[in-house]
Amino acid sequence: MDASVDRIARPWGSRTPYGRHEPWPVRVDTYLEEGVEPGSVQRWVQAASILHSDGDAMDIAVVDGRMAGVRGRADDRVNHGRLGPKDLFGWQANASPDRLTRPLVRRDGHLTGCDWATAMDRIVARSRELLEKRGPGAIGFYTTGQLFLEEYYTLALLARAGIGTPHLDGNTRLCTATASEALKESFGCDGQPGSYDDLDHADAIALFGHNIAETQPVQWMRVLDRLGGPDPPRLVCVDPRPTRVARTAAVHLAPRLGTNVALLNALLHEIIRTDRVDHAYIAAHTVGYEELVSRVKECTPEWAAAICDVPAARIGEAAEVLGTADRLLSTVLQGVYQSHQATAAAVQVNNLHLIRGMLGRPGAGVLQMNGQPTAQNTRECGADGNLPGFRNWQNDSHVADLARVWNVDPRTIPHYAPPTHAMQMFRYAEQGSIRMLWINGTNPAVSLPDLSRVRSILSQDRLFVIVQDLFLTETAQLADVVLPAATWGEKTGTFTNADRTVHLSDKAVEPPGEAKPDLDIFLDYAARMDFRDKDGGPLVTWHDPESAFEAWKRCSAGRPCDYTGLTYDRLRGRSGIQWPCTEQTPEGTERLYTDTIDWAHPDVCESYGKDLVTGAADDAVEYRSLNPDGKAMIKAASYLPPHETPDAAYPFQLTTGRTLYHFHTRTKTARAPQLNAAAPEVWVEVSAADAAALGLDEGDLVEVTTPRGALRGRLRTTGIRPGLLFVPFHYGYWDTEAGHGPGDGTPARAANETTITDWDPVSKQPLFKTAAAALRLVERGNGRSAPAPTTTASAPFRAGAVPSTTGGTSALAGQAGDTDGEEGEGNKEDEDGREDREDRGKGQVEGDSE
Ligand SMILES: Nc1nc2c(c(=O)[nH]1)N[C@H]1C(S)=C(S)[C@@H](COP(=O)(O)OP(=O)(O)OC[C@H]3O[C@@H](n4cnc5c(=O)[nH]c(N)nc54)[C@H](O)[C@@H]3O)O[C@H]1N2
Ligand SMILES: Nc1nc2c(c(=O)[nH]1)N[C@H]1C(S)=C(S)[C@@H](COP(=O)(O)OP(=O)(O)OC[C@H]3O[C@@H](n4cnc5c(=O)[nH]c(N)nc54)[C@H](O)[C@@H]3O)O[C@H]1N2
Ligand SMILES: [Mo]
Repeated sequence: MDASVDRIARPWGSRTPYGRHEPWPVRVDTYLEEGVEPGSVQRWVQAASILHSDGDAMDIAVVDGRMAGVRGRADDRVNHGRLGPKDLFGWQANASPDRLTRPLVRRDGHLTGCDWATAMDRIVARSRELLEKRGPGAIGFYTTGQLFLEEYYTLALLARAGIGTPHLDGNTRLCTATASEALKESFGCDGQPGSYDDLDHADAIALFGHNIAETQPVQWMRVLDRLGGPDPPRLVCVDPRPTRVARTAAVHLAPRLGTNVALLNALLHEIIRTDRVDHAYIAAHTVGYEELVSRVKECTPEWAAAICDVPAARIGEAAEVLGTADRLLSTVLQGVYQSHQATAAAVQVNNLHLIRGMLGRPGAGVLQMNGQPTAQNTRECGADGNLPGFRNWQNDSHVADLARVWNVDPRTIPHYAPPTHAMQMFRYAEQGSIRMLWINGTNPAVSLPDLSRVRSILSQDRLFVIVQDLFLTETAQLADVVLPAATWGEKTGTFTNADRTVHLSDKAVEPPGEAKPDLDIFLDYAARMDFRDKDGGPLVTWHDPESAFEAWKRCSAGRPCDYTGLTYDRLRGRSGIQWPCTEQTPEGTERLYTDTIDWAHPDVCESYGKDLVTGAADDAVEYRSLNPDGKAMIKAASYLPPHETPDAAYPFQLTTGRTLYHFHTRTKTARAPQLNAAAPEVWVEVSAADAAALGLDEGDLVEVTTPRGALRGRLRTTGIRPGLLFVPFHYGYWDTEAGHGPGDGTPARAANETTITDWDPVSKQPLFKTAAAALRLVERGNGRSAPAPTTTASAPFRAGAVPSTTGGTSALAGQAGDTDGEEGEGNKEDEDGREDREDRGKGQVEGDSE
């Protein structure tokens, strides 16, 4: 069947049901801009999506040298041809007329256009001056999870061995630092154990703080297709909001914010109490089980019920599903990583899998999920606070090995202390020890917590700020030098999704004006700085994406993320391939830890681990005594209450996050008309009960205040748990009609005006998801409704109370494949979804306990 579907109104498209252990059917989604027919496309250029961590493989349609649409790649292992709404429409931002087309430098207080030589000379002059007067510690780099592998590797080399600074981190600190840390704590090393194919084989899927329906919509299509086919999986969802996942799940637990550890400890308690434990697996592959048993002994469902405000019986039902699953797949994301006790909670999910022996088999796996499209590469290339190739900065032989690869003296590579994390870099800039901050591919003036503080740090005279971006973002407006970057579709490179699938993304069109690929900018900087290796040769020995990739392969050799079996040619014209990929495993590796835990031995592990309460790093001696044979580590943690809790002045809990139609600070999605229209402005979600108690109504303009600041938005009443407010964090200032932001009379609308400067002690990931707030009426809505989508977690409490979100003819996208024509996603079908859940929940839980 070939049909056109409004993919704003029906984000997940039509169903292609399939049964357990069967291959997921292909459905090829296509969107071509108005007036372009498939026959008029001159070239299709291979790429993968850069708007989430799935790596949906797609081809870019090129007509007369410009992008004219996209089409899913049928033969790719990740998406089997499907695309999500952001994949379908987001590319249009590339051609936005307000792209940066030439460098800008600040002259007499104003950013003015200049040529590349002028901009780069300024950067080089300041770098040299700071190196001479203050040393490498005066220079910091704040990068992203949205460049390509080749770019991160180059940046890591020039920052670590060229400048010699410990201050290099990514916005991955805000995103997947906890994923990486949780893997290190449990398995000694980063590296995703599971595979997306586990969705085809699992009989139970548990999602912890992960709104997969909106943030990885293509994998949600896969779940929906399983639910529509024979032998469907049972879903457990832990999320305080009524997401589509929650409404579809057999068991939905909606805990109070910041209580994930209490809930997980109760689940572990029940599984141990009912002895649904794989004792042989524990004995063969783990250390630490006894400690876990004693730590969760008192953590009954009744105990957790009081802390989490979830019925004890519901916790029991969830434990039943998790405990009786034959193949369990769990996913973890920001509801855990950005919440209180982030790493401790994420590690308890690993523990659940370790004690049940649910690893390394089809359907049995953990996905400590990523968020950004290339966050995996930031981590493995060492452009965050790690060394390249998951090398251990505390292990001298690992540092020496990296020095060999780079042909530098090991002392050149800073490893005397842990690499600086992003929140600490901003602190150093605030205090004045960092004097130059090079920001690329991230918009911290909207995405970091506590924005008034961030603005004041970035606006300091003594701090030289470089921003490398596509647009004049809120952050770029505070810069001393702005560099125009080319992006996805305009440059070639590789990146790796959340399940280790490496994709090649080819250049389809020319970048606008003088914009340059980030790789070229870094190479130019390295050349101008004349960085040398220990024999006096150039430090950076490559000159283009493919030679950078070949260099990275040498660095990755023998490490867990081994790329040596990959080439650009092998990645062209076929599916992406999962690392490790070597000569012995040319087709890649579906799952890690199929036989044994490979990377936890003291000699090879990436980290010696940390204390889950204080974050204090263990050393080699401690690690060796805990884990001499390199097994998986079961690390127990006690629940601690969140730091900021509601009181009389701030009676609500406040959390922040995403909506399906926007990506982060919307530099791309606000410039795609279909996506922008679906969610044009910020809103505030509140429960119907709280709204009634305060005399508030849908559409009222309200103000949300915390001790840090305030924002205004229209109210949407939803089925969110009472006592909780939710605000999407996408909305900064650049597109407000009144001007460019706080201070000029524009009412604040960025969620991060209100969030707190606080982070997880172990992963250093900021807490965007636990704060206390007040809510007040600013102005009656008088019949208006909030600009919030009705298709998603922000669906109104009373279905039909506000106009449905639709995209109209401009959002029609093709679907080719064996679909059953039933989208099952409109407002009407909501009801069906709910009934479905009732049946599935009751029937299956009882059935299993017999
Ligand atoms: N549409 C869209 N997709 C995206 C992105 C985007 O901006 N837009 N960004 C990408 C990136 S970088 C990331 S990191 C991912 C993030 O993907 P997700 O983590 O799925 O998205 P969030 O909305 O940040 O948070 C998920 C859920 O956490 C819940 N939550 C909040 N506090 C708690 C808590 O204390 N406990 C529990 N259990 N749950 C809680 C929220 O209600 C929310 O539904 O999405 C990726 N995909
Ligand atoms: N309150 C709250 N805050 C949050 C979160 C939350 O849930 N709640 N989530 C956090 C998370 S998980 C994340 S990942 C961050 C995201 O926060 P940011 O990284 O700040 O958000 P983006 O809008 O993705 O910013 C990316 C920037 O890179 C630019 N860009 C895109 N492609 C390229 C390229 O190829 N080269 C260059 N040089 N630039 C490019 C874009 O124009 C954009 O300005 O936000 C974090 N902040
Ligand atoms: Mo993220």
